Amino acid sequence: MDSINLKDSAFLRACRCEPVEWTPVWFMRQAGRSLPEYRALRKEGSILDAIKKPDVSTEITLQPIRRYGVDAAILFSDIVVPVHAVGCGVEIEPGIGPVAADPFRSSDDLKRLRSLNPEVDTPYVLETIKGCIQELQVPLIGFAGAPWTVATYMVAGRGTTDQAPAHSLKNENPELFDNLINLLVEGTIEYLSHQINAGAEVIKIFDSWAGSLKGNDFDKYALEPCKKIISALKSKYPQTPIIAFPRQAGDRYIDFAKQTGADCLALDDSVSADWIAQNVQADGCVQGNLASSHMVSGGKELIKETKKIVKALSNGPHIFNLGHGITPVSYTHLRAHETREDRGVRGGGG
Ligand code: 1CP
Repeated sequence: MDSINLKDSAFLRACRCEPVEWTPVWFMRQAGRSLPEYRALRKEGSILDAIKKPDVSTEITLQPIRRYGVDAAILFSDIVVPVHAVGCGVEIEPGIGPVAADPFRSSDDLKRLRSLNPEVDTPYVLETIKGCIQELQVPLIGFAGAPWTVATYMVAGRGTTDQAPAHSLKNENPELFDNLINLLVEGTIEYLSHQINAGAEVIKIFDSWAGSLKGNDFDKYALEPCKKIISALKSKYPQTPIIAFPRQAGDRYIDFAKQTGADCLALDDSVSADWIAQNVQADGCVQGNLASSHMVSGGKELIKETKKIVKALSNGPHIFNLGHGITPVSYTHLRAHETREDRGVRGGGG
């Protein structure tokens, strides 16, 4: 299919705070485990194998567009792909998520982290983007994990509920931790620049664990790194909208919207849509924020909550989405035998 001009799409117009004919919608984690066609294609094995095959990743990216008719596609990949690619030993284990046999703990580990060259280290990601934009008639969102969130997996060697290992390292060895964050900032700028060059029309930065940072730590490890990444990208690609998602930032969402230069702020469901309208929407587009649990329970409450959010945010730029990702099993195919963990009860992401 010929690539089409998407700059007047509802999604990109909303990102630019221009009037739209309808509220654009997409779902975090729309490509993945909740779709039977994804499970049929992926079967067993590590998600990284699928990510490294551009034909497979392209197909997975397109699946939710065909099924739901959403207003944007998100690249099928994962936030740990670049650090996996530069040899720091992070893998993604089926049923678990990111796992590092040899976590990042000392200055020796800094030496293992060579600078990311996306053309050499992650050519499959760039090829997937090129394949997707050939097919898509809606914008493609490229993405990366924010430095803090990626660091939490590298340091702990796995997903944690409280990110304690990363907090300990930053407190006990701030110099080493700062070096790690700075390396991740540089790598992320390089990685996202290549995604834009390959054709991604929008960029999203996932700081899924930003909410565990408080006070000055929030400024230093969530706000400042994102600001640096956004300002570097904006100097090269002023027209490419950037969505930032400092999940569970609470009041600090306000500073993120005002200070980072993001065009759009994605918010989780720990803040109400009314609060968002009052405190954040004046500073740009907002994205969110239906609780994912409604996708599991469905019914009248799902419709009621959706309408409530759309109404509360109808006086400014808004992209409808969930507060976090679709749980692995959405309400259409929830089965009684599936475990709490299968349903993503632990939270996290992916
Ligand atoms: O539609 C999409 O969004 C699919 C593409 C995608 C994205 C944007 C995947 C595929 N992962 C991500 C981002 C991601 N990965 C985040 C940020 C967003 C969020 O908070 O949800 C995070 C924190 C991860 C880390 C990760 N990868 C986890 C969470 C672990 C924990 O801490 O509990 C998991 C389980 C993964 C694996 C993964 N990534 C993606 C999928 C579909 C899966 C499941 C594994 C599989 O299908 O084999």
